[in-house]
Amino acid sequence: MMFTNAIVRTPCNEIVKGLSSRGEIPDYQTALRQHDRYVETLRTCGLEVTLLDSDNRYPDSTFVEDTALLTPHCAIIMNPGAPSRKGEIAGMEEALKGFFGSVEHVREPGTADGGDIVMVGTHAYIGLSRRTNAHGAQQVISILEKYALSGSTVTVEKVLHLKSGVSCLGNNDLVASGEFVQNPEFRKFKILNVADDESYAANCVWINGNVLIPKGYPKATKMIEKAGYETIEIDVSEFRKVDGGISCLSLRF
Ligand code: CIR
Repeated sequence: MMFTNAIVRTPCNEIVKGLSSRGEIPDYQTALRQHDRYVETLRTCGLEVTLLDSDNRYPDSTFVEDTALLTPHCAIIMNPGAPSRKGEIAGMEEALKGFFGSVEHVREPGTADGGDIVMVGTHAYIGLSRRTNAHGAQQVISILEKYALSGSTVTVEKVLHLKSGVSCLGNNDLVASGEFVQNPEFRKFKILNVADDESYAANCVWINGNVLIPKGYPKATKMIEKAGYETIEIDVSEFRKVDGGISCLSLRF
């Protein structure tokens, strides 16, 4: 499937207070520069980019991927699991209404973060994590089924989101690290196994033949190139400090 559009949100200066399991604090000016370059790269890949204004009310609001799941048939607005992030969805719903005729919602007591959903063709793998509960996952599956799509769940134990450890490149190729490499749910795929010391690079993004991958992970980059993909390295060091990966910075459709 080719993508034509992306939605991103400029990081706000409160990103220094973003949720972080690493206890690290991003440098705001560097984050802004890295974000600019990320947006430029999306354009290089042929995407029309909708850039939303920074929103200081929500430190993590640059991680737009968590607020929605976009399919060719509908947009599903998530209900983020972290209390500090729930307000992010209002602005995203506004932005998506211009692009999608059907807009659905995950609602309490269900919670779900977009970062927990890996779409492979018409099927969604949904991580059950600290952010996405069984209720939320079931709501997503029920909505998908209305549009002749499907979904199933995968337990996430060690990382923040399913997408922190799994990315689909197409051609049946799945980039995976750690707890997901041997997961029977993914048996039918060709697994590109990211070494533990480069596990952050398991979150990468296929866009129209290119794979965007974080800068500084040479083994993973080489492995993906060997599998036949063009890679584009992007420095996202400041987003990593608050547990953000390369995919969470955009919604692509
Ligand atoms: C959070 O903890 O929610 C943010 N600091 C990072 C979100 C990263 N999103 C993602 O991996 N999809």
